[in-house]
Amino acid sequence: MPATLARLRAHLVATPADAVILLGDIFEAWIGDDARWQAGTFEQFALELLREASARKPLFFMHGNRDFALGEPMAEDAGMQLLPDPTRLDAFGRAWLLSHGDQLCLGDVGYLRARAVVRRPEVLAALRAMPLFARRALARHLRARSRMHQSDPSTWADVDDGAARAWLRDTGCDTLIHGHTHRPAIHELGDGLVRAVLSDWDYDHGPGRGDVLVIDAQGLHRITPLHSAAADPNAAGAPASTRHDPLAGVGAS
Ligand SMILES: [Mn+2]
Repeated sequence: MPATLARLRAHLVATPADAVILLGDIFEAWIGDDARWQAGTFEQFALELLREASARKPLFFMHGNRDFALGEPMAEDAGMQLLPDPTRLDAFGRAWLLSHGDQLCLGDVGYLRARAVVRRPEVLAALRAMPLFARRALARHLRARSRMHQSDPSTWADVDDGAARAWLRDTGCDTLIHGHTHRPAIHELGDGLVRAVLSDWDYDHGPGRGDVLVIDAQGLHRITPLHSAAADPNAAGAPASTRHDPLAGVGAS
């Protein structure tokens, strides 16, 4: 999705944030770190983009279910640090819990079973031993199947709020931030606990959508990804988008 990728790059170049944390499924598929050495590939472009971002500020990456095969060699080359899922972030006097979110979709039993299988070291090793063209074909096949499965939104899995509360209590955090479900919202879970959900990004179809959650001393803010004149000639002169969510600051004490 070229327009979506361009918007991600524009945001990473323009953001005044102290650090950027990517919470997984940044890529539709990651077929293996070795693909970054193939000239003209998407993976090589992704490496350059992430390098450019990490040259400006600390960059962190948590795996999603589509890009879980992104490994330490790629992360190191891109100048980003891999984070375990979940990760507790202590910032601005509060404890935030960061996750991709898929492990909390307890109703999706078939998915969770498959998740455990594909992440076994021996399965990952077998995948990495396949030739690149075969891995690309496999990724295309899996994406096509996944799209078929997702065509009915009523079947989409959602995070189990009881499990989210348990994670927050176990880690001493008050706010969980995750993506994965494509259901952007801020849920009050009671007892001051909050679950903040990122949208997916798509600037290639329709009017465009994308979420960035900003953490600062005032709390949590939802903004649209920034434009930058340098990265996007159509945005020249346009002020950076700062559409603040009406629920900005929710959960701040
Ligand atoms: Mn996901």
